[in-house]
Amino acid sequence: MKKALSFIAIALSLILTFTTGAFAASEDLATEAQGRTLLIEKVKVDTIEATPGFDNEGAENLFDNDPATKFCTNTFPAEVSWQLDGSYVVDAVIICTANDNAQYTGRNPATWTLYGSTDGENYAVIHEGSASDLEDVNFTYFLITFENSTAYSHYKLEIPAAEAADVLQISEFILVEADQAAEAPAAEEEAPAVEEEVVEEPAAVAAPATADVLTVSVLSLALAGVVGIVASKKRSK
Ligand SMILES: [Ca+2]
Repeated sequence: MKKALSFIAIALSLILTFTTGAFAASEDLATEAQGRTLLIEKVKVDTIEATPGFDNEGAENLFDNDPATKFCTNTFPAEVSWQLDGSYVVDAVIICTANDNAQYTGRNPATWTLYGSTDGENYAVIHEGSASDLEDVNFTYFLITFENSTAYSHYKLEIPAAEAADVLQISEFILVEADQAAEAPAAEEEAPAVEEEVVEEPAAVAAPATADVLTVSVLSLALAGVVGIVASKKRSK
């Protein structure tokens, strides 16, 4: 039973390792979030600065938790910076496509870079995304995961160009907080699997010990035989 559980734990961790990147998309945010902590409410709306968008299609629409509103622009590179109400470790984002990506294909980012900063001046690259992160579909959320363990309070999104159009559009850009508490038990579960293998090996080593006991027993019997013969000879004298 323990072996079965260990095997399942290892299989799951392998699956998680190899699926780092975009998960299957969903039109439902909760489904795509898979229980993760979303930082939508943490965005300080008055700190948003961005490349201008078309009428009523500014970058503030990325943070309003409404897929029906979008950031739409033909000015490149498109840049958006914003601040959260504190420092958070982010190891994923959820990007949502807009109302007519299926009709006007190629409007997703060709590439995109997420930066983090603790002071709003010095930014470090957190993740570089590509066109393959999204598809030409409407109102669809895409979860993109990556490695990061540094907490930042300021964030910046940079998009050099649209994938295959003169216009770029995204309806939501949601930062996802790293769930470090969930990662710790997974590492602990793997340990017993290694211990079990070690326990099995001494069984093979036990054979020589048995042989030694047999050798000692045979020698003891032989010795007893010799003593018996000597004793009987003495008696016969
Ligand atoms: Ca929106």
